[in-house]
Amino acid sequence: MDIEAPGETYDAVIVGAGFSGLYMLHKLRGMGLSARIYEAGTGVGGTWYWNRYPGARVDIESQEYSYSFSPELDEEWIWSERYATQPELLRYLNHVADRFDLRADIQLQTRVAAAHFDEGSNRWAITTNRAETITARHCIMATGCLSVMNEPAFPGADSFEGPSWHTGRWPREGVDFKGQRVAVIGTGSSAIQSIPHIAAEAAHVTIFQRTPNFSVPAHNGPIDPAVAKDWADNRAVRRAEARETGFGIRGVGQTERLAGEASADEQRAAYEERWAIGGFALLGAFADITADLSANQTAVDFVGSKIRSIVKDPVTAEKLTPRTFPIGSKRLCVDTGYYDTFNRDNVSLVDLVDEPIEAIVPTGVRTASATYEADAIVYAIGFDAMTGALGKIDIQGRGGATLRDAWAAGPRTYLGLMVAGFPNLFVVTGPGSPSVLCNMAVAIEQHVEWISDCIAWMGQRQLGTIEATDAAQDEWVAHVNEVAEPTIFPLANSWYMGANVPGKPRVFMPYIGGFPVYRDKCNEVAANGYEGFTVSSDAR
Ligand code: N01
Repeated sequence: MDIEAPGETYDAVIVGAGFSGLYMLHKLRGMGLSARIYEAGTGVGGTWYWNRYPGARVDIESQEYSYSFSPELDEEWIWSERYATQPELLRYLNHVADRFDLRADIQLQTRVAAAHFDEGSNRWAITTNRAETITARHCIMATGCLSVMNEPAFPGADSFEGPSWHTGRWPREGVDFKGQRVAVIGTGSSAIQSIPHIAAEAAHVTIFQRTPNFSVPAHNGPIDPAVAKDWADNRAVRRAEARETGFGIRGVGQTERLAGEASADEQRAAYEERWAIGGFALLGAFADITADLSANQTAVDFVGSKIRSIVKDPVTAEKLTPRTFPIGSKRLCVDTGYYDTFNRDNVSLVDLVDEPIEAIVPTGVRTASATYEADAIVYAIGFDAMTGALGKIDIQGRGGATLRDAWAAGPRTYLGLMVAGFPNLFVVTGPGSPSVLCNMAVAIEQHVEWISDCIAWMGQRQLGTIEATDAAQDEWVAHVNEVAEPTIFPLANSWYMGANVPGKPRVFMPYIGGFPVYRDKCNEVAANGYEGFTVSSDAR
């Protein structure tokens, strides 16, 4: 494709102004390069711009879920709660945009529709929904892992007479549920966080559950002053500790002990201790919970006993108890009062295993057994995760080959960073990298720094292109599968597997080998002159 009458031209175009895009822009500008972000929203913040549903908050402790690249930023920003709310996170990201003076290079309300690589000029032509075409040497997809909604494909959805919302596209002005009968479809993290808030306000909430989920208490509250002081005094050390853990999170507190080495009483005591800490700590109680099914079952049984102790109606408790997948094989939910909510008089649970949804009707939700009247519907049905955002853009690499075709049987990348046949196209936290199995803040910083180092290396050598070789990519994809295969992760119908979107290939997408192993591999590749990549000189 020849680029005719190109508009603006940059060293790099960045797609998305969330955690990844903001840091990427800051980094490239610091290298003296020209870069511009194109962002569909009316503001910066990515996930934290879109997901405004009631109760939305991070499930990793606030200090850990933040940038580490600027000690000054770290020192001046004081988090108010153990798990920051969506408004606080959005304020933080806006502060970052202002503090580093990023806004001049961010174009909002602009959706990137296409990105085509031009082999004549070794540049990307990026087309937006405003019919602009921008050219850039590098195209960096900072499009997020959970940014494209799983659309409600229920028959009759358009016939519903009341309002309906997807948790991932919540209205900025909020929703008043007072006096409303609300149907909530889905019981993932978004539902589990929002249901207690909706139930506190609405006349009645009917929850439609297809698969019960595991949830652990957040024990959220104001940040413990002792924790805040420790963090302030030892920030660099604590950050470094997090980067040496498999999931990039200190709070898991992984032990070396195996579940089988503990008696039943000791197991119970370990889980009780972790339950009292809250959050992901439960999964760190034994080293083999996510590796061994019998170890995993001990944690499954413990959470089941907790559900039965909280939920007063035994039939409801039974329906809420997960039995069909290992704990941790879907992202563990972290809640505030979720199970308790089922003790309220204005909350009822519909088990879709017994009575599947047949249709949305003008007055509510019809299942195989009954019609449940509702004034409003909340779709908490998740995302087309990890590949959804890239699939929405018409991305064409060498020879006009499309990314959609290249990934038809599931995503293929080298290190989750680049795709063979798509030179100078970088993906931040792409499939094949730890991404969603890691503290995203840690994963994003590592990727942004690797990408900027790579671009700097190319600049020093006056290289025109870099791209992954097929061989390196094949080997990496095989490795990603090989490390996932013996774990519990492929056993669930999770969004990690693409199983929540009808027709999506069933492939375990993130890299489960652990963040430190992955980072060391990326560093080694770079140190060896970008092993597994081919480059071309910049003859133009
Ligand atoms: O989405 P989900 P989410 N009919 O895919 C159900 C992050 N996050 O938005 O399990 C009926 O987890 C589906 O049922 P099933 C976090 O990483 C973080 O809640 O497929 N039901 C499931 O119950 C999280 O994992 C936070 O059988 C249908 C639910 O909808 C990720 O985002 C907060 C259905 C979807 O759950 C996604 O979470 C929120 C259908 N046709 C999100 N289709 C934090 O705490 C789907 N479902 C930081």
